Amino acid sequence: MFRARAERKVEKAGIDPARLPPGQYMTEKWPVLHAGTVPKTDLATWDFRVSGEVETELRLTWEDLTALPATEIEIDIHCVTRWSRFDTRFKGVHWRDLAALASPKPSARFVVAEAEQGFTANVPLAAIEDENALIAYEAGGKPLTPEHGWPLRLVVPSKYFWKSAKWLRGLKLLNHDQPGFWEGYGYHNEADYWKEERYEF
Ligand SMILES: Nc1nc2c(c(=O)[nH]1)N[C@H]1C(S)=C(S)[C@@H](COP(=O)(O)O)O[C@H]1N2
Ligand SMILES: [Mo]
Repeated sequence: MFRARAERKVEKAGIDPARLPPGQYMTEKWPVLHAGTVPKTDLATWDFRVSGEVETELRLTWEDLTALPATEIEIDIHCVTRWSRFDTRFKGVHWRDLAALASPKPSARFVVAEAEQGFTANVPLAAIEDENALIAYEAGGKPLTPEHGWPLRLVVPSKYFWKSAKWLRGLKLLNHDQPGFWEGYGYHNEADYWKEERYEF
């Protein structure tokens, strides 16, 4: 059986098999997945914006962003293509430290992550308020590699990993939900891996 074999592998690695969501298997590697190409980024002109339903819109340079308090998390990655990677460490800025500057309006309930080349991903605001969510610039103690989103990516640990936009350039707060790039191609809007919310059909 797929499930029994997948659980045995997780257990052998010293990880509680209850942490493996349905239909997933463990990988020790970190696969690279995205649409399009790895963008070229010049940190001197790069910026990060917080916009939409906020009292104060933000435009932060790389120096501004990395001067904010740093937060570290350790999370499990679950990709809709069925691989799971346990205990990946990330370092970056937590939403709470951006919210302190931007002051979200009470109407702000959803977020669109805006990335290079027009890529977007949507989540409820609560998903980035999560203690373990992060706007990350390091993984495993090192700067993100270009293919994993350098200089900045979103990490939304409660959802399948396609919601975790690489090459992140901004967060736009909305009073309504607005499907992102993959959601527009039929990926599930909610993407809860415990419920196997993979595709909408
Ligand atoms: N900007 C951008 N971010 C993206 C994507 C993309 O196409 N463009 N793909 C998503 C998908 S489908 C996955 S599975 C994860 C993969 O992240 P990884 O390559 O670091 O494993 O990135 C997500 N973030
Ligand atoms: Mo994906």
